[in-house]
Amino acid sequence: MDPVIITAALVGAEVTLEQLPHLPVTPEAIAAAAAEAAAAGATVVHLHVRDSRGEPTQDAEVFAETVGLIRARTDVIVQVSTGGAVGMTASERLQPVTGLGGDQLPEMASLTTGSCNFGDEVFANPLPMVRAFAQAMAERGIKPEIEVFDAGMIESAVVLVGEGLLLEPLHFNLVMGVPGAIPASAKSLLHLVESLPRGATWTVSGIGRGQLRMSVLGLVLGGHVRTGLEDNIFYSKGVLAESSAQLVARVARLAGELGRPVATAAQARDLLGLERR
Ligand code: KMH
Ligand code: ZN
Repeated sequence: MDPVIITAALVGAEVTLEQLPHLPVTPEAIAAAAAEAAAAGATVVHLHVRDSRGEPTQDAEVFAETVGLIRARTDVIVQVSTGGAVGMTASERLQPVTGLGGDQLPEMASLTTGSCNFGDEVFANPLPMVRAFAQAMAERGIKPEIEVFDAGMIESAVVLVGEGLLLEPLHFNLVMGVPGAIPASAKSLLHLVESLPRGATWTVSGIGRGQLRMSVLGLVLGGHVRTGLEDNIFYSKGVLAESSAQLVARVARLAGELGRPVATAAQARDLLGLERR
């Protein structure tokens, strides 16, 4: 089986400092968390940033500073979030794509191809907005990671391929267990994997308590795995995770037990069709 790419989702937009006082929120702390996660086996970091109060922001300057600090420490693949936080405007969300260049240009960006409930809220991604995001990524040579919170989002990605806005092979992240979206179950994962277009690569993010079993299923099925504090703040029932690196290290250990070598950064870039750096 192919080596496994482990993605570390370091911060997110929903976890609060009240829930997790050691959540990294400054550019320096996020870069340190990225380096620690890379040392534990992560080859991609899914990146959100926070403002000086610790609140989610899509501000390009904060992203640029954070990407610069990450790249000074590690050659991990940087994937900026265009999901941001629920309720942000489209132009606000797109800033880490439109506002970064030169040494800070990200290699990847997340792209959610449909809308879904998100707890009591709605994560709104109307197709015209998704097209504009895909176009902005294509113009800059940024590879999208298609975030799938529900099955129909795969079909919408295929529509965008037909329109020439997404280039195959596609790379998907199957996000499972957000309240109101697809549950973190084996049956749902098999359905999603069987629905992917031929040649696609995929990773799975189990959200909250479903994370560990979804990670193991992803490893067994030949997929890749995302973990980190954005997706799950607990190491085990009632025990807070110390860091994203701690969660990454567990996935790396499980991968070894299951016969999946952990991808190097060069292997991850090859598997994702990115240029070697
Ligand atoms: N924070 C969620 C509303 C992404 O980064 O692209 C969306 C999210 C997905 O985290
Ligand atoms: Zn995210």
